Formats: sequence, structure tokens, C-alpha cells
Amino acid sequence: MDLGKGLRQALAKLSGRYVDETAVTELVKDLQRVLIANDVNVRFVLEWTKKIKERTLSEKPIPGVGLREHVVKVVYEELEKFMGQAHEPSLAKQRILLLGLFGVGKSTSAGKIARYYSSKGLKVILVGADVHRPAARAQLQQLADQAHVAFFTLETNDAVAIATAARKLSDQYDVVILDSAGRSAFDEELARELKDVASVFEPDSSFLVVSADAGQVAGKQAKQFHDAVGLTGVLITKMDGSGKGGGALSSVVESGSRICFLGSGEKLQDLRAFDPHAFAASLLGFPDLKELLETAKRVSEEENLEKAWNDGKLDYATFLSQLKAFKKMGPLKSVMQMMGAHDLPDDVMNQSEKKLKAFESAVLSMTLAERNNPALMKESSRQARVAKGAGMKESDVRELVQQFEKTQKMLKDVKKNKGLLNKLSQQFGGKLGG
Ligand SMILES: Nc1nc2c(ncn2[C@@H]2O[C@H](COP(=O)(O)OP(=O)(O)OP(=O)(O)O)[C@@H](O)[C@H]2O)c(=O)[nH]1
Ligand SMILES: [Mg+2]
Repeated sequence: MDLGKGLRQALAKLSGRYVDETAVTELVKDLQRVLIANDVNVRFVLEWTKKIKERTLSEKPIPGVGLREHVVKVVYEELEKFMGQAHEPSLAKQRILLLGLFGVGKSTSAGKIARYYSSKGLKVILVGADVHRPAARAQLQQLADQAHVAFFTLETNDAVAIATAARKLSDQYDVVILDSAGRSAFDEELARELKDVASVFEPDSSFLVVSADAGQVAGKQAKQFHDAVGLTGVLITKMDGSGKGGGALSSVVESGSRICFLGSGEKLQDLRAFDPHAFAASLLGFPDLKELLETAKRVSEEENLEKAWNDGKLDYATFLSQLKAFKKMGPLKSVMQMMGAHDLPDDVMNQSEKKLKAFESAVLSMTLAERNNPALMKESSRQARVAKGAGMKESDVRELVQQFEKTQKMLKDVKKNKGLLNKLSQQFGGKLGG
């Protein structure tokens, strides 16, 4: 199972249940299972989850944030902390050396980095110095064409001669990127060749390219290459297609190397500078967790909607204002994810976003009297009028009315309401889930 999905499912189990020590212990076990299945080092998994358990149980949630969200926040923060620093690619004049074993994605990554810098307005040239594989330089030239950058090589089998000439290209270009030859395994000969190339090319940055498929072996590779030729950081490719991304990431961080870029596809735009904040957010399925938590708090304060719920007075007007508040929190998908409804198929998501919109236009087509006195909407002549006003089918309006009545009934059944968001998540989350 992919790491993000596994983590999200583990967290989603918390929704709708009382979060206590038993629930946290269970979560920790789930997290451990997911991480180990993704090839993450066992010692790290145990240390990391221990910290999560300690923090979750000892810290008080910030006001306005439920216990479940608090747990999610702790997991998120610990993930972010572990991942190390963000990499901000320098925009200065520079030379970049790419190294790594066979087929890991060096040349593709060279093209991606070239495209990145070129899009920043810098003058970029790609240098083909893989003198071992016959078609390597032609492939790099194609990548240069795709990225709309210059290309350079020499018709020789002497990589050092090419690197020497490439060093001089800095007179004419802002960014010179040298693509070196791969090997099936790290060995003395490769180390020597890379050292020779580096000594004449004098790179500002040397990035080791590893594939996510390598799993924990990525960390070992990072250490070998670092000890032999020195590294600025690591670029992990194929994050899109591997179940071992977690192992590759964590082992590289543990080896003491920095993660600088992530590649997540074959196209030139599939490259991101590494940002632990964004990375943790995307793994856990939150576009921006901090913002979402803050918005959730602000919305409920501003609108004081809990009061309406606690009073047990649900009419179309209240319901509409709740929907609007709900919408303010961002796309339905993010909100649902915050509520723990993860990995729902897109068509389900889109459909219910559509439903929400339909509901809104229906309510807007109601008279004030109808909004405040929901019983009126049972009349089919009124339903027909609203349908016409909202540009909907009568059957759709009828369905919405039925849905509203269900919600109303549910509200009456619940004596003490814990909060608007919980209620809404039950109404919509439950419906979507089932
Ligand atoms: N899915 C996916 N495929 C990738 C990614 N990066 C590279 N590839 C693919 O991996 C294969 C090898 O990529 P190359 O860039 O040729 O790898 P290389 O390290 O230069 O290979 P050698 O020069 O033979 O050592 C190609 O089919 C690429 O399209 C990535 O991030 N995701
Ligand atoms: Mg190559």
C-alpha cells in the first residue's frame, strides 16, 4: 500500500470515536505497520511513534481543535520535523553535477533541473558526459531540446576532457548541468572517475540521484557517494511509482544527507524542490493542515454556529449559513479529509460538491417564509417553483428536502451536540462513506 494512503487510513480510523489512550495506542500500531510495510527502518519507526504517543497524550489540544485533529497535528509536525530542512534552489550562477547508478533517472533529472532554471529566466546548458552508454548523449540532447536549453558534449570517450570544457561554459551560461555515467554498483572505478570529473568541473552542487525503488538501500548509497566524492544532497526519483518511497526518504535523512529534490514522473515538470512542510501535508492528505485548523476555528467563532445547533433550531436559513461556513473552509475535498473521510473516489467527491451547490441554489430560490418554516417545503407546488427558480429537476429538489428532513430529525435526536463540524461531518461524511 502506498505510504500516504496507509497513513491517511490509520488516521481516518480515529474519526467518530472517542480519542483516548487505547485509540492512540491503536493508531501508533497502525502507523508502525504502515511505515514498516513501506520499508522504513524499524528502529526509526519505533522511536518516531513513541514520540507521537508521548506528545499526543501529554499535550493539551489548542482551543477549538478537537482531539482527533490534535493527534493529526502531532503526527504531521513530527513527520515534518523528521524530514529535515527545505531545499531552496539557489538562483546564482552555478555548476551542477549529477551522479548515481544505472537507470535511476540522472539524465531525466538533468532535463528537469534545466527546465526549472530556464523557467526562472536563467541561461542553462546541459552537458553530456556519460561516455559509456552509446545513446546517452543523444538522449540528453533530446532532453535539452524539450527543455529549450543549450546542449554541449565532445565526441570523445574521455569524461574528464568533457568536464574540463564544461567548466569554461560558465563564462557564457548561468547554470551548467553535467550528466555523468552510471554504474551497476558503486565501485572504486566509479569513485575515481567521479572524483576526476569533479576536480576539473568544480561543481557548486553535486546531487546524487537515487530511485525510490531502492528503498532503504538509498541511504547506504548516499553514504557511499558522500564519503567518496562529497554530496550537496540527494534527488529521489520515481516517487510516483514506488511503494518504497518512505524507505528511501527516511534512510537518506538518517544517513545524514539532505533531500533536495523529488522527482515524481517522467515529464520534465515532474520535479519539486524538497519541502518537508508540503511533503508531510501531501502524505497525510492535507493541502495545508495548519491553515485548515485555523480556518475551522475562525469559521466556528465568527458564525457562532454551534449555538444554532445547540438550540436545536434547524431551518433552511440556518442550514444555508452552515453550508456557506462549511464552504469557506475550502474545497469540500480538503474539508472532508480533515474530517477523516480520505481516499474517497473523485466522482463521489465531485458529486457531493455538486449536491452542496445544488442545495445552495435551491435554498436561495426559497422565500423567506419557506426558509424559516421548513414544513412549507413539503408541498409539491412549492418544490416545483423552487426547482424552476434554481434551474433544477423537481425530483432533485424533492431529494434535497428529504435530506434536509433527515438532518433535522437527526438533530432532534441528539440532545447535546458536540459541535457543528462534527455534526456536518456525520451528515455528509456518513452519507459519503456509506
Ligand atoms: N515514473 C518515473 N519515471 C522516471 C522518473 N525519473 C526518470 N524516470 C524514468 O526512468 C528511466 C531512466 O531514466 P534516465 O534519466 O535515462 O536514467 P539514467 O540514470 O540517466 O540512466 P543511465 O544513463 O542509463 O544510467 C526513464 O524511462 C525515465 O523516463 C520519475 O521521477 N518517475
Ligand atoms: Mg543517463
